[in-house]
Amino acid sequence: MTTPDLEAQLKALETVIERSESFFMAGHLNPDGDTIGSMLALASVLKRLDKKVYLFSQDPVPANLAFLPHIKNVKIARLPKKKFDAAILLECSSPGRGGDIMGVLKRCGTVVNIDHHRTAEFYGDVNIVEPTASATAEIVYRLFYNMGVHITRREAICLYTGIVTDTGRFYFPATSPRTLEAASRLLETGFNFSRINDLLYATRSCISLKILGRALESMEITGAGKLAVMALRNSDFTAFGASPQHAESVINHGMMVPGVKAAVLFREDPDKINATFRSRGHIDVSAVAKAFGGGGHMHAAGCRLQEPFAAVRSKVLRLLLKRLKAENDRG
Ligand SMILES: [Mn+2]
Repeated sequence: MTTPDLEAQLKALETVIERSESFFMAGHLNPDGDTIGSMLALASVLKRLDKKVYLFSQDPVPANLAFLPHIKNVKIARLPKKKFDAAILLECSSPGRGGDIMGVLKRCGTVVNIDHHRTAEFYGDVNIVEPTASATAEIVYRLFYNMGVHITRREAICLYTGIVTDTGRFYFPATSPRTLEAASRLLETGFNFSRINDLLYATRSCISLKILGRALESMEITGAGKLAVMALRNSDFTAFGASPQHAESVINHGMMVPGVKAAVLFREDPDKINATFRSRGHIDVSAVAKAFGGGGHMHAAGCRLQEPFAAVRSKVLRLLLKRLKAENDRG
């Protein structure tokens, strides 16, 4: 769903910002560059407006985002006990995507939902949902633009990180003229974007490379060559002392095999199985994720199931293969 009156909702958020003193902000589970970058940029502007901001993430921030300005302000899995005038959730298609925050939300006056996922629910008092935006950071940029906010170099780094990571370095189809315009304005603040790109893309820990190796070894091609399947078991993580963050972006390697239209990575946590999907063309993996209680975009989605590994693998693959076959029959 898309917010029908986006400008009005952006205006409503401006009013919330004007009228509120204290803010609770949360991003989604397994946070990425967009959710964290958007949160830090917005928090920085709110602080410059003399507001109090509590930044929350249920899961740890990936190591490759440690360079982001004020990243240490994000409280990991530490829920506040206070009341807040407003809550701003970034990229949480439902409140549960933000973690165990329901109790806090009940103590927040107004709830604002900012997202660019098609599967976003309209649970907020203000809902800014724009699936044509390449990144939530692009929406936050638009908010700042509307507000006439001068964006600092550090804020630009945060928003640029959100945009560059969510567009796969301006590569995914959601990259639009508006995306490039926002990036261009951000670059004008004069930060060293080449250094940021190095930190994001040319830096990878030995552990995460080893995890990538395990995932690549596990790769199977099925569905008449159209589906790449990878798996990472608990034992793979314990072997290297790795955490789920070390498996980030592993899934993209499945899409590199010629002829592959969709890829899935099954990642075992101690108590859950995570399935991450990528696709291209007409294959909508968000529908598959949604069928198992997850969400995401047409070409990038995910879900978590609390069932044995083999059971999750077989039922998710059954549905994925069905969709790929339906696509085949369509021509
Ligand atoms: Mn995003």
